[in-house]
Amino acid sequence: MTPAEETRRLLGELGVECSGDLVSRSPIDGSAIGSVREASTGDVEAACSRATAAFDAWKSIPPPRRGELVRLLGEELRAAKEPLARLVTLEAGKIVQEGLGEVQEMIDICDFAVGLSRQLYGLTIASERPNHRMIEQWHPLGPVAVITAFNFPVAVWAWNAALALVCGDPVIWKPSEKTPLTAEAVMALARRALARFGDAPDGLLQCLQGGRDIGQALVDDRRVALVSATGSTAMGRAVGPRVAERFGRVLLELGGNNAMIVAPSADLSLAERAIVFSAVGTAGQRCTTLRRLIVHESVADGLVKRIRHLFASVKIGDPRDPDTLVGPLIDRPAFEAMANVLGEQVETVDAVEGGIYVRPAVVEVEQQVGSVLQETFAPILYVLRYSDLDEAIALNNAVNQGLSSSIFTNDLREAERFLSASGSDCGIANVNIGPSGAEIGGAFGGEKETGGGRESGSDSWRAYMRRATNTINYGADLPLAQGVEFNVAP
Ligand code: UN1
Repeated sequence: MTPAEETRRLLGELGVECSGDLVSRSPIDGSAIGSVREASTGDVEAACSRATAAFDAWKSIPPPRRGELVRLLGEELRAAKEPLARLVTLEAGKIVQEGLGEVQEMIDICDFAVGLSRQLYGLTIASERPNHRMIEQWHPLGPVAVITAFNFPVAVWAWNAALALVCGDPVIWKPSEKTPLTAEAVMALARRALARFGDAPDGLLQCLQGGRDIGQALVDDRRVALVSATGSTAMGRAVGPRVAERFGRVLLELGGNNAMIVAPSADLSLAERAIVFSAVGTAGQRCTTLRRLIVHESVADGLVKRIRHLFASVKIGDPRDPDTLVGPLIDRPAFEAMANVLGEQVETVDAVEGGIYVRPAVVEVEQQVGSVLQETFAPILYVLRYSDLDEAIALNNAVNQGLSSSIFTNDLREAERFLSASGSDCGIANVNIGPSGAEIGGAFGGEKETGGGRESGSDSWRAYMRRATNTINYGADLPLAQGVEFNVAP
């Protein structure tokens, strides 16, 4: 079946009807597979008004009841897992296994958020004053704008939306203009969950399709309490200051330049598998993709040879074929970015007419300069050699990005050193697994030019709420803090 035919079938199955000026193309063969209505800046204005009204109602609904909506959303996602995953494959080009994994991430975060809806805990804090009690409460924050990228076209919305909903916040989604159909499909499932829920306010979950002007209008609207944006560092550099200027809250999840250290004691067969998955999975288009391999000189020759062999033999092609491990690049600019770095060495593969398929590349370098310091969203793995662990850690940390990192070692001292305060400076640091493929239960995000935000598990939910510190006097006196005497004459 052609991508266009299969998309039509899947959209029918998912109950999606859409058409408009924004055309979606499948990276599989470059063909147009559907279209959606593009929002105007006037639509942004209207969406923010609706979200503000929805917030007024939603914030007073008890969190466990809000969790019920997320539970229903999780049920809809479970029922639609297969067609939604295939649609992700058709529109983003990732292999079906990864499409299924992406929808599973959505289901997992819904389950997490349902539990969380009964656990939005605040602290009780010891008061220095007699007969006083101090507590912290977490209250809903306000409308949240979620700006997502093509490479995880549905999961990143779910990480944000599931938490925002239980936290009491309406969500306005601006998906990537490269993946509008998967967003429409998710919204159709969300509408089904909302209908079953019954009394959710209008405007609780909205989606605005379009490009940068739509994103910018959302970013600038004072009614948007939190802007959660996933994408390039350049995008974050534009969004962050604009939101800060109006004292809005921002959660940034930007570029990575993730490394793996392979130490002399490493289990090399495990390391090899982790390297291939992390470097070539999603055709090198994850923010957690392994981009720099830092190998001890004693094991480097053999390992690099194996990696070159595996990269040369990995099956590249139509991501719907179950044997394929590497699908197409998203579009021509992605290919140009890769070709810019590799020059003549860039190797294209004839897979499906009209799509851009490349052979993952291994590039040995002596130093981290030029393109090694950039995030090129393509399967290029740089290899560096090291002789002692301090040097390897310094190399890991010597880039401007700080998302993910890992070490392969069977030496406890090395592993703990890598995880310590003087080890990796990234938001994610792993031992004996690769830098990509994180579970939703942990906080996800990174430091430096990665933007500092944390999404998904652990206590990331706090970004979606406002903290109120409350001091309650249940005594008959009025003692002041810090022992201050302030006697008002009778
Ligand atoms: C991304 O590329 O924006 O850890 C997110 C991972 C996935 C999420 C990646 N769970 O690779």
